[in-house]
Amino acid sequence: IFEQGSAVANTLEERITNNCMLEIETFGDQVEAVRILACGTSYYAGMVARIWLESMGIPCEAEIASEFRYRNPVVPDNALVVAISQSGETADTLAALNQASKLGYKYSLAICNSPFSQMTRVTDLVLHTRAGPEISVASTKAFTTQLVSLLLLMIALAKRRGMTVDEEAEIVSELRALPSRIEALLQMDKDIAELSDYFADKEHTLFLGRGTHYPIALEGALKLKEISYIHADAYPAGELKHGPLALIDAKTPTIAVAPNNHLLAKLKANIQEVRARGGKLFVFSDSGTPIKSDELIEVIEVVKSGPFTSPIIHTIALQLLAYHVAVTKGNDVDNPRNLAKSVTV
Ligand code: F1P
Repeated sequence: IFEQGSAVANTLEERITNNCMLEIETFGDQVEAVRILACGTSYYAGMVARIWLESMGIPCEAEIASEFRYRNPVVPDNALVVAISQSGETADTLAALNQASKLGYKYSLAICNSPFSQMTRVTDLVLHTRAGPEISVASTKAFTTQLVSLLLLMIALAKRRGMTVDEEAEIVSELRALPSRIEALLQMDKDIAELSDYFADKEHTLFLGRGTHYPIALEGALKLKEISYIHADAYPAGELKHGPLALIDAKTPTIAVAPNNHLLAKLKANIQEVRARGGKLFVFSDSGTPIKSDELIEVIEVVKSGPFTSPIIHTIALQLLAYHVAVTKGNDVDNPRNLAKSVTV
């Protein structure tokens, strides 16, 4: 978790300074649609990227590799398949890539942390995330560097679809500011550790988010499950009234990922829906957020960042929370029970 400032800086250095995006830019103007395939944490990175690419006018689907490998969907013309994997050895993602090739995807790209893995040998191009070795089973710095790589991919594709030089410069400057913002966020470690006692004896936790922060809520829930063994579910906040509200009681805390963006007003209404039913809320929002703490709502203000890097900042705050809850419970955070680093079967 604490290596993420340098992992992100290394990933950016490789791509921006060494201009490694040029290869993608050469076929970028021919790509008419994108399908992202991945498992677990890597799939959540794909879900965020789908929203980013669509916002740039690039049709995109993100799908769980273990489902896609057995399906025969219609393949658009000039489509790019993107596989995301920390290990590059995940059996379902490799099988899904194989299926994509049989179905006729024209271009393929792997976003991968292991430069010599199987995945890097079967795709046309590779974006190597520079996270360094991930020792622990639960993915952390692999995820945040995947998001950085996906943002760079978005720029490379969007440039050919009318993204202006100014728009590109704005995202690149947000990315350049990211490593120092991550370091600032990591200074909150002690504050987040103080929350862990509250969660350590809970059996269930609900996560809520909207837009690009819904996959971040999913990732926060996955981290809590993986290393703290607390059952956690994440929902798009607008889905609350379609079922999950029934779960709210004094024993089930809710974590809302609530950056101060155009969706905050909607999310505030969802927070009130939980509060009105006596549910305790922990709201992760940017500094300066209009949401206020009270007897049921605890606001955790994280470092303010731009719209594209905010999912990364919020993720790290949730990683710290899952980590401290796991430590409080006495779990082996690097080697959670029943899980393997690479799922190769
Ligand atoms: C996918 C994944 C990880 C998870 C665990 C099991 O792996 O689900 O997200 O943390 O390590 O595998 P990968 O394809 O990204 O290596």
